Amino acid sequence: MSIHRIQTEPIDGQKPGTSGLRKKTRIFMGPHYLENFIQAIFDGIGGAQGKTFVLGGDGRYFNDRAAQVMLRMAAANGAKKVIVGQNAILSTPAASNLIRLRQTDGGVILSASHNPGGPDEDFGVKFNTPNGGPAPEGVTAKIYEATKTIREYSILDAQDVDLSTVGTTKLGEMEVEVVDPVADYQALMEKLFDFDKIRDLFASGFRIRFDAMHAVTGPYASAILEGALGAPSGSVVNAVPSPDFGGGHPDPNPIWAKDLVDRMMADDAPDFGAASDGDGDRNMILGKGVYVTPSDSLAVLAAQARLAPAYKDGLKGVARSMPTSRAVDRVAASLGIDCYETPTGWKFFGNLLDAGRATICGEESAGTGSDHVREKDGLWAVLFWLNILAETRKSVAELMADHWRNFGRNYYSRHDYEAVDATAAEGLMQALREKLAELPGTTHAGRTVEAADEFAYDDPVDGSRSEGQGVRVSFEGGGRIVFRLSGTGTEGATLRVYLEDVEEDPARMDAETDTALAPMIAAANELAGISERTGRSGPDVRT
Ligand code: VG1
Ligand code: CO
Repeated sequence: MSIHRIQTEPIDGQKPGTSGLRKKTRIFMGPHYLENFIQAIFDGIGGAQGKTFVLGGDGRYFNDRAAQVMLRMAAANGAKKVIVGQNAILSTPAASNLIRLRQTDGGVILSASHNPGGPDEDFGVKFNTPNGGPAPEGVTAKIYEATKTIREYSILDAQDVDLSTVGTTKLGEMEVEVVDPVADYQALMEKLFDFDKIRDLFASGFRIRFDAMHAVTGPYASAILEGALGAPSGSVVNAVPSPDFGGGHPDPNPIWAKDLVDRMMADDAPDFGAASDGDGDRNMILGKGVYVTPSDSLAVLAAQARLAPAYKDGLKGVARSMPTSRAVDRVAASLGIDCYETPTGWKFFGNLLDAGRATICGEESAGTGSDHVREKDGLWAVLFWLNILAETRKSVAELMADHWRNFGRNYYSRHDYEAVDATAAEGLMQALREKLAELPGTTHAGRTVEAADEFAYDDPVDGSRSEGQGVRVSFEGGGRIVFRLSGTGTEGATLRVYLEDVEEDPARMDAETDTALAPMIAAANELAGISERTGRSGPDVRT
């Protein structure tokens, strides 16, 4: 086996976004594209010589080929060892756990998460640092710099490694250890939650429907929910990962997981419903007849955390991404703990978790997690909810009603305008920026602006500053609108408009979300001229 040093040229646009580098699969499959980026990761972190990495992916189209390329390049770059999930499969939280458990030098996760998969859809690569978390901006900037100066990459001339069998082999001088993707993750979950109590819950006839959306969580959910916890067989559906996720978007929201939502709203609905995304780091939570917004889920988990063994001594603090509703802020205030507001993307939670300032974190996009790993974790959220339900023996609807009565209700919705012309989207954001200073005191759809700014984040742990993280406009009485452009799309621009309003009167906590948010929706259009600038009469997706 010999090492080839292949001459190459920098390829434009290899800048990691909110979560790694995401492009059309065909772009990744093009000459040198994947190889350049993998070499840039190694170069950006000071080389791979003598290092140990974790490798896995969400099983999408090209996952298997890309894994073999990564292995050959790691071997050629002098890596000591790569720990790979069987068949190159690892959910993102399971990869984060392995990186930490084995004290490795980081890991490569092959995933475009909630983006659809297939030869004409999306692929992605992300690098996680030794703490198990997504590379922070300082590291992704170095990787991006390396993509701009690359002249050659190293790759071993070798046959594919057999990744179908658990065990250790060699690729050149490098060790390759193939591991069961579920075992270590399941062991961690058993430490965090009261499996006996949850088993009793299922034994009492409690019914769950978990939709794995043909993505990576299937094997995890089957082993844990049906295997270890005794949920009736058939509780986990769409459980076999498929390269194109059964032709759907593995995005757990009321649009892409409509089948689950419909079943949970039916008369014979199970007691609890949940879904996860492509790489297993997101979750959607439903009860019989009720959808729990991710922002509310975060607030409930924070409020009830002591019911789970892992958090019985209370939380050090909580953190949410800026566009996430401020429901959790109310819980933090009542618990007397800190609440941090970070930019979108899990990489911003890493320092707070490492420094012990926050225990639980969450995003409005259906990501919740804690200091047990350094990624958001879909199945963790589901088990956390089950633990709470097992302790309280209340229904999801009862828990939500109690929660709103105690803390007030933050009505919340996100409107996405997808594949919008990039120049038009930039123009909309720029026009908003230019009028921020004059907004306070003005009235829109009957509501008065209290404050308006463009969010910038000063990391309290390492002092780094991240600017341009979205425009936020808050109104008297607790309403708020946030505008930002997505950093995970692969076509044009996606404008995200985040709408929130607070209701403290218990008599008005049962409204339809769109009705409760009507003034905010109207104000958003007025402020940003969404229809005129994008040419769209309404959002493509409302979650
Ligand atoms: C989206 C979500 C963000 C999430 C990111 C990665 O980013 O809004 O909250 O962290 O996806 O999630 P953006 O830039 O498109 O808004 V995952 O599960 O797709 O890796
Ligand atoms: Co994901």
